[in-house]
Amino acid sequence: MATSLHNLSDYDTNQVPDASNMCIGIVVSEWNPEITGALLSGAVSTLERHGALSENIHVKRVPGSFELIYGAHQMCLNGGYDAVIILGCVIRGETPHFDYICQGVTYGIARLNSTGEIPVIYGLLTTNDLQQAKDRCGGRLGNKGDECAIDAIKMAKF
Ligand code: DLZ
Repeated sequence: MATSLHNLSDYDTNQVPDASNMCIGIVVSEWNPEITGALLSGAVSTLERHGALSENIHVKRVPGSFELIYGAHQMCLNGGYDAVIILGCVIRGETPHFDYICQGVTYGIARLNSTGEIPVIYGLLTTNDLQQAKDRCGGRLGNKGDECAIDAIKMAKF
């Protein structure tokens, strides 16, 4: 379904396992903090709504989205998590940086998922402008952080 037709915060509560025994790691990028802060709020509140205890939700901050790979890898190595969520926002600029960062993060997180022991959930917004990012972090298209929290719970149960 096209993203513009799908609200990221819509899901069937009955399909979500209980998260009260889960420990979830979240790595969040400090670039575009207004956006990533809203993604983080959505993820944490959704995890808690499904039973996760606040002391079992561990948040680590990294400078930019490219560092999400390292942060997630370290959390995977830690061994104490049922799932890890990465949250970041890359907004297209006038240089090829956008493509390099998006491709790098996507490849890095895919590699963690195919070689590691626990699921790493991909919460990277890649948008053409700030408004598209606002639409997806609690705006008219919901919150990608909510979606990532639900996906983390489902994959932790997998
Ligand atoms: C350098 C850079 C640029 C241009 N844009 C973004 C962005 O939109 N979102 C983001 O999360 N990070 C950006 N960065 C920083 C890189 O992700 C990374 O932190 C630096 O290149 C240092 O490795």
